[in-house]
Amino acid sequence: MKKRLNFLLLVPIILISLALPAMAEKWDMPMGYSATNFHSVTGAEFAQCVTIGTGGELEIVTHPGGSLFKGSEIKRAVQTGQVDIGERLLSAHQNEDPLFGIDSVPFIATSFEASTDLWEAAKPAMNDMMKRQNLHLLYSVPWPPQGLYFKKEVNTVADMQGVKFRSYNSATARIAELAGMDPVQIEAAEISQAFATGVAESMISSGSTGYDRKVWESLTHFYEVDAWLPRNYVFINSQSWDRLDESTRNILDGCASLAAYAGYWRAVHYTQFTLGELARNGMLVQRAGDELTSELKGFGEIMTQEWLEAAGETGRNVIDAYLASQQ
Ligand code: PCA
Repeated sequence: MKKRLNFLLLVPIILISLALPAMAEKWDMPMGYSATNFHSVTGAEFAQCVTIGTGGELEIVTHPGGSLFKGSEIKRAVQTGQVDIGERLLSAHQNEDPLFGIDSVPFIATSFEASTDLWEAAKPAMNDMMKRQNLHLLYSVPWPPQGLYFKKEVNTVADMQGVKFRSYNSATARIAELAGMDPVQIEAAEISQAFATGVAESMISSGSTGYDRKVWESLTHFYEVDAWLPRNYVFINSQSWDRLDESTRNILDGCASLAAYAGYWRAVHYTQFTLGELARNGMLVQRAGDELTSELKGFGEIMTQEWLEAAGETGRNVIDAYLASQQ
């Protein structure tokens, strides 16, 4: 008798909950770079777009600057479902699969347009690879072109011997090795301190990161090389994606397209602005000289061969599709 009574009490509760819309969800979105960095600003707009677009049914809250998970932990946190969504530097995972490093093969794609074409060529293989990693790829935004920062004038690779070099992925560490420098892997959030304390005294990065981290406080020279344009990517745990209904997925996709577009143009406009700011704050900003450039291109050839060997047929197909798009 008592059991039956309890069940009858539950019926109206079940009926009421059926009449209500699905429970609103909140997704935390860890991001590796500082809140003012253009990727983080774009990510915050993306999160707002989804929250507004779904009428609050899916609220996304960004956590920039490695505040929820450090840059190096973000992908794992999303893969294992500790969080539903996150953003990270794509090439940081090149040691797991060479395809992650497609954007950082020196001198393959050196302009914003070429970087877009390379990304389009890589996307089908990238989507498959990410699926195997329990991830759904949502959108990606490039960084401005990469150049070299030093504390002294550098005209040739010989001038780089023994310099302590901050790396951010395997490609940057390999360049250091080829140039006879000492690489030390440091997240962008920590580089101001690394330069101030002398743990590092050079790096390859964009004007954007030099500007964000005020590197003029420790470094003096920026050489424009346009070696490649690395990308950040935003990804969702596969189970989290699978359980969304179709209209929510459409909103996420729409907001992702807007974010990719806005982020791309921010990166374009930021390029000259940030180089101007480096100069305004006392750094010497100039193109790398001919000798240095040709030596770096030699490293590029070695690294292209190494990447192609590591990436096998999948990599070859991506490069072929990209080269065909450049005809
Ligand atoms: N800034 C990031 C990655 C590429 C870039 O331009 C960094 O230095 O960590």
